[in-house]
Amino acid sequence: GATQFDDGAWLLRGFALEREAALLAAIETVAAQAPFRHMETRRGLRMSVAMTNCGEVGWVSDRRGYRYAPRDPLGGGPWPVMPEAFAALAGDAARAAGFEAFAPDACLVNRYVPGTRLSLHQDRDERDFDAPIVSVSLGLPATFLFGGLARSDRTRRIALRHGDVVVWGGASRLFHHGVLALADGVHPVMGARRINLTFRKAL
Ligand code: MD5
Ligand code: FE
Repeated sequence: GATQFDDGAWLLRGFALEREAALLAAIETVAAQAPFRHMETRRGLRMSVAMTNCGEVGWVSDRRGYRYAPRDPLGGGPWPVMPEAFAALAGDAARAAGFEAFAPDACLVNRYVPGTRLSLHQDRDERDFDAPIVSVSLGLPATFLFGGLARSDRTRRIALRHGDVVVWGGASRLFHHGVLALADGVHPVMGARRINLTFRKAL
């Protein structure tokens, strides 16, 4: 079932497990059209997470900053259409956490390999903070850092495993968060990587 661990934050352990095959196929389809790439920060640093997107807009970062863009800067075409298996999972997970009619228009796909980390940040490039963010963990386990509204707030650690889904709504929607460096390992289905699907209503 769904476990609430903060205001609006719900952990759905193993929620995506039974959809593993469909999700994997959909990830391959997206990545075939819009390959994973390491984006640059405004300061010119290469991000350690490799990313791609699907949906109406995709999250991009380059020397001009962060934004949602309707086109993939690699190739200049639109992002791949959000696979039905993605949209259905995001909607079902949000509903299980009490958020009706979540209709994401963007899915950022993050790929971690051992050593990859994501430093503490907030997700605030979206227009509507009332909509939750749904995140789906696949592959190697990760230690997720979950803080507060202020960057200096203490952080809690949450172990996220293959198939876990987290719904970040309410106050938690704007909490600081990050991912510790991924530990070495090989997942039986996903290999030596972690994939996180992050569904947002960006527009
Ligand atoms: C990840 N990705 O595991 C995470 C999952 C990102 C990102 O952080 O920005 O790509 S989304 C985690 C999240 C989203 C919104 C709020 C909170 C966490 N939170 O309040 O902790 O690759
Ligand atoms: Fe984030």
